[in-house]
Amino acid sequence: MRTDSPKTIYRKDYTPPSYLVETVELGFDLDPACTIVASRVQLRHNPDSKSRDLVLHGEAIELVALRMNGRELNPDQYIIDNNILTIRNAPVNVLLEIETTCVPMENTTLSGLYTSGSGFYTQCEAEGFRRITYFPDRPDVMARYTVMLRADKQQYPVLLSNGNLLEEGDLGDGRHYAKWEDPFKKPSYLFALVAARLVCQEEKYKLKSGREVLLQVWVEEGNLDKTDYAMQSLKNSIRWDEERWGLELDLDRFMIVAVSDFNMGAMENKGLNIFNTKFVLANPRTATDIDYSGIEAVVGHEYFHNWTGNRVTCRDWFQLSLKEGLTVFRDQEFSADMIGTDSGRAVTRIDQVRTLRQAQFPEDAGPMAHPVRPDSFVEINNFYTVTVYEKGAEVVRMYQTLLGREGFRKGMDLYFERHDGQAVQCDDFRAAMADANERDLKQFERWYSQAGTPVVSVSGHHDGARQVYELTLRQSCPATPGQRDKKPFHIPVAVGLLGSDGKDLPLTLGGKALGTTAVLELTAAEQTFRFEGVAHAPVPSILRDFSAPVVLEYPYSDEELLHLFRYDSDPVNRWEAGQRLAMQRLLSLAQAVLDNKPLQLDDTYVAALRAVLTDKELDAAFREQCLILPSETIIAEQMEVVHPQAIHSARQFMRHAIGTALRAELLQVYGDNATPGPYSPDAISAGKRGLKNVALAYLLVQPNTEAVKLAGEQFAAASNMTDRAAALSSLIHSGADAGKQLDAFYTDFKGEALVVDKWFAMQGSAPHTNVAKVRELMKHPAFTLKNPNRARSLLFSFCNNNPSQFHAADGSAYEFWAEHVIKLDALNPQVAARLARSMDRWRRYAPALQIHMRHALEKVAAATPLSNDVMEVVSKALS
Ligand code: 0A1
Ligand code: ZN
Repeated sequence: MRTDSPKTIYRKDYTPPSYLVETVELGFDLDPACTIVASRVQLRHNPDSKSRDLVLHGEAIELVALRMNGRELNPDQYIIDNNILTIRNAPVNVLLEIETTCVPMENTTLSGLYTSGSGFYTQCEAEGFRRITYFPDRPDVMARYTVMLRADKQQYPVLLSNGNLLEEGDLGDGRHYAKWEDPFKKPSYLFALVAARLVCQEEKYKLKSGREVLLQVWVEEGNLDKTDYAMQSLKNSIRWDEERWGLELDLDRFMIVAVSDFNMGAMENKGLNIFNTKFVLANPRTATDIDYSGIEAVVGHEYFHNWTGNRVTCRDWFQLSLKEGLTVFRDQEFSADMIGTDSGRAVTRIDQVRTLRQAQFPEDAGPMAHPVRPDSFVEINNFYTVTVYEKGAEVVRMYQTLLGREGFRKGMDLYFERHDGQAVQCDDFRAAMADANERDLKQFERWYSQAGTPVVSVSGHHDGARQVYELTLRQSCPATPGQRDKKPFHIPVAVGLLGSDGKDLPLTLGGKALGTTAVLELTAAEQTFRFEGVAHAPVPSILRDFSAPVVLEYPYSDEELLHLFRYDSDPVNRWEAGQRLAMQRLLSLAQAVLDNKPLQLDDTYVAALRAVLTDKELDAAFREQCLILPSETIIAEQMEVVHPQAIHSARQFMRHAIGTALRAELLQVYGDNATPGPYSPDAISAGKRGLKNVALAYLLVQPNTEAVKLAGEQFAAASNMTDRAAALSSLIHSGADAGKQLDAFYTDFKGEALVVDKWFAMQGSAPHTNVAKVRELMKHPAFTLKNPNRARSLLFSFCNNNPSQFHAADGSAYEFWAEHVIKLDALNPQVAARLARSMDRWRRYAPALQIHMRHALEKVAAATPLSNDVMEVVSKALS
């Protein structure tokens, strides 16, 4: 909670730590009501620092004793102010012995040491270690850790920490101990411990080098039937990191632990990854295809951090994207490689583009906009954002696009060669890429320093007489908070040209043959590229594979888009053409709703969709992507003034019109894409289920006897959660009476927390669920605000995924939002601050809504006490 007024921290103010830590010995006497932490820290003055003040962080802990070099320090020999303990003028070599206590069972923030169920868990990134003991809790202080855990043996039979188990045994009094040592030096944010009643699936795994390692997935009793996929994903990750990057697991033991109370997805603690159960537990009965692919991605992500994050870490938290952008890029590539086909890879790319448009572009255009490498923050936990993660991954991807796969690999190799064991900056990564390839990547730095989504406007000109086709590219970038004028970015724009037969033309630029896709490097505000030997006016396919995180403007005609939607050899741009066709229609329909005009959908568009839907040459997963219309949030971003109900009506009308016009084809596709036999989460089967279920949703935009029956049958007969949840969701979203199925679903799965989350989430996002219904659902015995997954399942679904109800004209849902941001804040500021972000784009809404929104924001801002986390979000929104 806030003690002083929130302080902004600036990147430019970085100074090196005054003391470095050599070794840390930690002793824990674990007790939920009072845990005693004894720490012995060997420090040495850092020659790079002029200061001799030894600075330690500490938060929400009691200091019991402090000794320096064997002598007890009296309170007048140190200062504790605002969670910082300073020993002025300390000697060069310091041995600190510190005893503190904390109360894990009262720690609802889930940062530091806390209890979940009947166990102890830690979360130290970004600044949680200081909630365990006094320490220089900053990522550029790396040290070797030895950890002794003591706890009641009956209640906490499993005692885990980072690295290798040195010894374990009984203490006589019903307690037992385990001693762990991590052979690698690490920053404090990678420390972890677990003490709980758990069981594990384990396996010995042989690395390519022949070395054997022990892999373990730890879960609560009763969940061992849900660990196979996480274990398989871990093995695949290890193999992939060896094969694609030459990176080997450096430990003899690698553990994953699942915990049901967790703020984020998972955490890459050295050798002891702690995961939200959502990204570990899966079997066909309880998990959907999306859950399976989430598990693969997150297991990969945390494992890949071992090199990109742990071996090479961040100098300071402004550099967060150094590890996160790079590791997201790596997990994206991993997931794509696991599918293995070009079209499968394209489907993963389409998903990434969707996420950018759904969440990152709005962030980049809103009050919380920040560069990939921020210049300032109040609360670092607010900067685990889609910009740092997903846009950061796009920035890494652009290196690969510019340098080629081989050049990028050379850059990675040099990065590890130079920086293994160090805490470094984004600039060091860029330098490695540039030096390994002898390229000047100076201008590329702007991707790290400038916020906002660049706009690239393109115009084409064909000169038949000279057989030349010219593309002129102009770039600009909107102002963002604190950054009015932007300088041009270095943007890779992948381009192809389609002939009238739909085939790619061979490309020649300046006499050089470039194949059928050329990567144009846009570095100036305006540049013209002249393709030679182009006899007839082509249709340009621009930004292939979404080669840069920008908004592309090109005055495409319907005919040109239909041509691309039919023929583009680049699947991402083929999909994109379909999205553009849909968006144009959605925007006119929304306008027609506002103008009270009749709504109509043209046959041309429907015919184009029919062609894709029924094209059996295309993967089911790709056809599914093409059928999904831009979301209400993405449509809203295209409107000058946002009218959520008009958008909802327009999109529902269009879905209904498509469902009606293509009824026969949808039924056919539904029947053709059954996946009989035992469930498998592989991409082909998942794609079929995806297509089948999107077809069902189109048939059931509104309740009708035939489709309700179909969904009811699917629900009753489903042999896996993907089909069962899709059927139920279609029913609820259509507004059909699904009371019976909802009850049955709850009864069948009430013992499965992750499935109960789905039950709440489906209802929270259904367009018929208003705020009164949400309040009623919150009274359900299974609802609690204390568990982040549960809170997210209902509140976040409603506030973020149910725009037509969240933006109810009377402002009642905004009031509900304010009330719950405040309530959550008292428990868990990180989760509260995420919910607070739902109001980011309030200034874009119709004036009548804005009045209510401002009122709700002001209500939150005026609440006391209020965390820095929430304060930062709402004050930026209001400023
Ligand atoms: N480094 C983790 C994300 C993470 C960040 C903060 C957390 O607690 C406040 C937990 C996890 C990752 O990228 O997976
Ligand atoms: Zn990460």
